[in-house]
Amino acid sequence: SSPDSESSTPELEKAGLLNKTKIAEGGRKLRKNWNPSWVVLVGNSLVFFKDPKAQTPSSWKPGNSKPESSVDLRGAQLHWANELSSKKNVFRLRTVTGNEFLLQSDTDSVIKEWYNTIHSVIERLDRE
Ligand code: I3P
Repeated sequence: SSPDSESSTPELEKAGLLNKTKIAEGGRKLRKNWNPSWVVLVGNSLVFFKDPKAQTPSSWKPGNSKPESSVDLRGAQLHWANELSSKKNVFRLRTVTGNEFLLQSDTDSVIKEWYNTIHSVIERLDRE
């Protein structure tokens, strides 16, 4: 792969499994409900799919899976938020519409890569 295929080029897609819970909707606090989520970063959006491993093999086909939800990263805020959970490696993503998510991985390198990648997309959008 090319040298910057996994580093800082924000246009590039990134995908992987993270633990996710939504904690606010339109500024209104929600009860936590952690679930594994297949997270895809494409363009200016973070798109969430249900964990493919939690589904039957036949239900997980490329083109056959519709996103659970999607987040517009323009104007979003990203902060490490280990004080908001008993879990380690947690960050909080807040959209301009007041939707808030916690994302988590037990693997330090995985969560750092996601943080850095999302952060660089938000910064790029801020400069536009
Ligand atoms: C919640 C559940 C969450 C936990 C949350 C609990 O209980 O245990 O996993 O968040 O803690 O309230 P319930 O299943 O009864 O809703 P963390 O795993 O992130 O700690 P919280 O209320 O301190 O956020």
